[in-house]
Amino acid sequence: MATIEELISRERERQTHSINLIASENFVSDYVKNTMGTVFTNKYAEGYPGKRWYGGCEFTDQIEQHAIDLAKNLFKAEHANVQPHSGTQANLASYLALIKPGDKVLAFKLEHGGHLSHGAPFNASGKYYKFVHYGVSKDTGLIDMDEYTRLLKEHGDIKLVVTGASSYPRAIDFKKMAALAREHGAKFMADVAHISGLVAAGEHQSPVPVADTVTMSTHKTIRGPRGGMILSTAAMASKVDRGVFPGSQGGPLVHIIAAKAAMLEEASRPEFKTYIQQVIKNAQAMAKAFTEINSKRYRVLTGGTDNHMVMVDITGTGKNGLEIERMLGEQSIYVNKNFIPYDPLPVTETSGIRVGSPLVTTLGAKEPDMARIVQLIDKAISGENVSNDAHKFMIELASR
Ligand code: DSN
Repeated sequence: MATIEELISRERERQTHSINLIASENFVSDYVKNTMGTVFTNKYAEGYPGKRWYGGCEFTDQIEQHAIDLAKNLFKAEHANVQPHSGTQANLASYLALIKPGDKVLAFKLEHGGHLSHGAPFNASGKYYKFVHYGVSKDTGLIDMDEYTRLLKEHGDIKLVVTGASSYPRAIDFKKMAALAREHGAKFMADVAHISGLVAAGEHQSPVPVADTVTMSTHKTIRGPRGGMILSTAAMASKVDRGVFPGSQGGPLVHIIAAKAAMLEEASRPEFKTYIQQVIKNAQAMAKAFTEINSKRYRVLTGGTDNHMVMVDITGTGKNGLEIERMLGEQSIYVNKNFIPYDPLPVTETSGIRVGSPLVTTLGAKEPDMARIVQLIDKAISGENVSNDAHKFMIELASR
């Protein structure tokens, strides 16, 4: 059995030498990473700044308040809670704040790109609330606004609408969706886990002005520690706080809150906007490269992307998503198999892959690099061995 140190070292090696296109992963800065590994991990701090159940919280209060202020300022939100341990925890706390068990909720279908915490039957959300789901149109691959409106009307008793997605490559019109939800007497929640960095940088419409709550994870495009966060209106503030603690969590992870503050400082700088703009350009370059290489082998869903990910139907390769994920993984290129809307294959196989640009963009990749990566993917899928080229590419990227 390898020692912990050896495993860390092997994982570091794996991360350094592989081309990682998993759309929900990123590399944090040393500032964020080092802030996680600090003495704040030793502190218990149930409660909130100024209202704790333990003594010795004077510095904890300051760090948490700093994170709250930065989050409010960056997202122009009236309230922020930085304690959720993850995006799913943030969603659970948000449900506790907004609705009662048994209430009806309208959310985006998991099989069309939604998230398990948006009412999947095997998740707590699906067990405690009655979810109905909207999806995408078969023709366009875009959110089916007719179905969305019809469900709101037909049910008449939807208490909450949940928007946001894990595998949807296009912009979401939160303003329009919120207006329709309000018209039908429903509250409005946006889960921006994937696009939080884009929203923070002003490169995607922000749901903050129109939503009761906005939830997110903090480790994807916004490049922070693994964790979650909730923004809300002032009116929802105390309900949100109670939904997190004591509603669904005990003591906060103060070292992670400190790292969220570090992340928020970084995301407030002009360089972060430049980074996110490049993330989008790089995802668009990948979409173009897949189409140009062979649009029959790689059918880019919706014809492109507005954000950091490209969804590709790989049926034309004669392989399923699982086979492609494995083939590429063996050659140090990481993608994930992904359900595509109306997928005929089971979730364990899938007809699609999801590829994202956030991590390689953090490492300095630009549009021509993305085209090169797509060529490597195509060669690997055609049976060529490209692991040396993938390693070489990563070494070259690191040395720029
Ligand atoms: N949000 C998921 C992903 O996109 O990878 C994980 O829950």
